[in-house]
Order: sequence, then C-alpha cells, then structure tokens
Amino acid sequence: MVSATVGRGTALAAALLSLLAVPAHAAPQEPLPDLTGLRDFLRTAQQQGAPGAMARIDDNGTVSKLTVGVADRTTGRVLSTTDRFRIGSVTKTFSAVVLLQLVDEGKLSLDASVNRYLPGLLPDDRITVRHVLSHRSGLYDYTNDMFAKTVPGFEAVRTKVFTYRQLLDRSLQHASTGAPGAAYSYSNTNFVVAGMLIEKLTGHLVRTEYQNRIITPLNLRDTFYVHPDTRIPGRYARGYLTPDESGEPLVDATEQTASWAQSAGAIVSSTQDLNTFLSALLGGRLTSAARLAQMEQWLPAGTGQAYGLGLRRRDLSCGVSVYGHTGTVQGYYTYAFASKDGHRSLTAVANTSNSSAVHNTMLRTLESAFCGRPTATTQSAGAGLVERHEDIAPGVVRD
Ligand code: HEL
Repeated sequence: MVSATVGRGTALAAALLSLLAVPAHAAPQEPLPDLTGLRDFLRTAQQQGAPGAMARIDDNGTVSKLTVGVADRTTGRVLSTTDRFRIGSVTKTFSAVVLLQLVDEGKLSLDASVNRYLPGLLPDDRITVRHVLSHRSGLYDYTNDMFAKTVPGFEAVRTKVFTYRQLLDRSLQHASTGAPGAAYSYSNTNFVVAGMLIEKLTGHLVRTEYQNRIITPLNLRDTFYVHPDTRIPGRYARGYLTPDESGEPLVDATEQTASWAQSAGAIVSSTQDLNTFLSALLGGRLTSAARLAQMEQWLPAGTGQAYGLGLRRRDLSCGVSVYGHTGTVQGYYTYAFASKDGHRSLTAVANTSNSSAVHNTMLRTLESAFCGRPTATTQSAGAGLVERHEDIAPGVVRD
C-alpha cells in the first residue's frame, strides 16, 4: 500500500505575500521535491526487503508524507509517518549540539584536550574535543568487533547494559587508528566520549541535557533517549534486522537496550521531530552562529560527502548540498537532512537494516527531496553519488 499526503497551510499565505513584496535577498530557487520519484524509491526499498519505508518533507510550511508497507509484520499494521523509530547515529548530532551549547556557555573549549575535562581518560593528551566530534581522534570503533557477525553480535548485546567506561575500554584494547587530528575515521567511540564529556561538564545524565536543551525547547513530542529501557514508548514502527546469510528470515530487533550506542545512537524520534530539529539547528536556533559555523567546518569523508562536528554534508547531483546525519541501528535506516538554511528538511526511514540495497535506495530519497525531478545530467551524476563503501564491520557502511 502506498499513501501520500501533502498539506499546504501557511505556504499558501506565504506565496500570496510573496507576490506583493520583493525580498531584498531572494533565496535561490530550489527545485520542487519530486514526490513521484520519492515514492518510487520507497517502493524499491520495499521490494528489496524492507517491510516498510517512509519519508516526510517539510518545505517552508508545506508538508509531504509518503509511506509504503507495514510497521509490524505480525499484525500487518501499515506504516505511518507518525510512527516513532530508532534514529541510531542521528543521535550524534544531538550530542554535538549539547557540547556546542556548552562551548557557547564558556564551559568547554573545542581545542582543549579531552583529558583536561576527564583527566587520564584517553591514552593521548593530544586528542581534543574537536577531534572527537569530527571523528579524527584515532579512537578505534569498538562496534567493529561487536557486530562483525550481525545477528549473533546483536543478540549478544541486545539486553546488555554497559557503562561508558566499558565501551571505551573495548576501544582502547586496540591500537589507535591514526594520530590525533590526522584523518577522518568514523568511530562510535568518539560519541561515547562526547557523552562522558556532557555528563562530566553538566553533572547530569545525557538524557537530561537532551531534554532540557533540545527536546523541550523545540517541543519534540516523539523524541526520547531510551536507555537502558528496551521498549519504544507510544506508537512505533517495529525494526527488522536483515541477517548476513541470504534467505534467512528477518529478525525483529525492535526491543533492545541500545546500550552499545548510548550517546552515539540511542535516541528514538519521528520524521516530524527530526525535521524540526534539523531546521532549528541549521536555522541557527540551537547554537550561536559562530558555533554552527564550527559544526560546518568540513573534512572530506568519502565521495560527495564531508563531516563537520556531529554533522554530515552530502553533495547532491544537482549541485545542492544537504546537512544532517544518517543512522543505522538494528532494524532501522534513517536519513535526516536539511537544506543549508534549514527551510527544507527530509527524514526518510526504512524499517530494516544490514541491507546495502535498501540503504542505497534510501540514499536516493535525498535526490528526490532536494533536486526535484531528475534531468539527464543529474541522473548520470546521481548514479555516481550512490557510492558506499564498507570499511568497518561487514555490512556496516561507514561513510
Ligand atoms: S554505522 C554508520 C551509521 N552509524 C554507525 C552507527 C550509526 N551504527 C552502528 O554502529 C551499528 C552497527 C551495526 C549495524 C548492523 C545493522 O545494519 O543493523 N550491521 C551489522 O551488524 C553488520 N555486521 C556509519 C553506517 C551512520 O550512518 O552514521 O548509526
């Protein structure tokens, strides 16, 4: 089943007003989203094995919502864009925002050693807060080992509760992957350290800081830090993990502590809330302009991509760049990205993971949302954009 709704509330009024007034600095015209193409990609994800897939675009007051398939394979309940889901590493953007707010408050310096705030924590005093937030610390990613075998790896940690220290110790059993500051190398360990910094500097659990600094001010009603509880509150899409062995049935991975992820990936949210969050961030409503500029100091991070501080940039075939994060947590793939000024945002989700085919298809939803209908030129450039490499645990794509 495919459903699509588009609401035009304040957009109509805004359009009428724009006929009367010529803005001093007209924003460059962005192509309208290609909802037909978007729906086709969601259908493709479903054909590739996702029980369901959905997307919501918020575009200057116009809301477009598309869903295909089911939220629950047992009951057959159809997926709704209001269903909550696990956002995985989109959590990293929340953690980065909290730390950048602490920079704004003069409580943290991006270029200070992490060990200045957490004495003796890391084996190298040269690792700074900025290195951690930009994945340049050289700290090995403990999830490489944890999820080398997808389903057994997941089942081994599904109900476990880790301390941050235990996760960090798993990383420190390995040599560093590079000198501090030398190179981008994506690692969940960095955002475990980010969580430790948040808790040390504020004296509160990360849950409290996400709540007080982001969730409450933005009135995000579907957003929760769920750890170590295993259940997603309210109405949610169930998440189905694809086993490594082809032909094996999907594994319902919905309930888990997400303790392996915590401040690197344990938030639950909705398409609406993630769009609101990214619009607020890019619109400059969560940090000072100077801190946002620091979040957007980009380092190359693979073909057509760059990484700032807890923030990804993806360069699309039409020349538009979008800003946000991706998330992979057992059972869910999330793409949450917005335009430079935050006026258009897209959250696209499939309720499966460990499937390169589905992940690549979901990536293409960005093209539909921000580039509009493909032209011959963008189609050939777009083909080149969908490049992913698997440089960590098999099946985990870290780009
Ligand atoms: S991986 C990523 C994504 N990030 C990183 C983080 C997140 N998620 C994880 O580290 C989960 C790893 C296991 C995921 C599991 C699956 O697909 O459900 N795969 C396996 O177990 C493979 N053996 C860089 C992709 C991100 O986009 O930032 O989220």
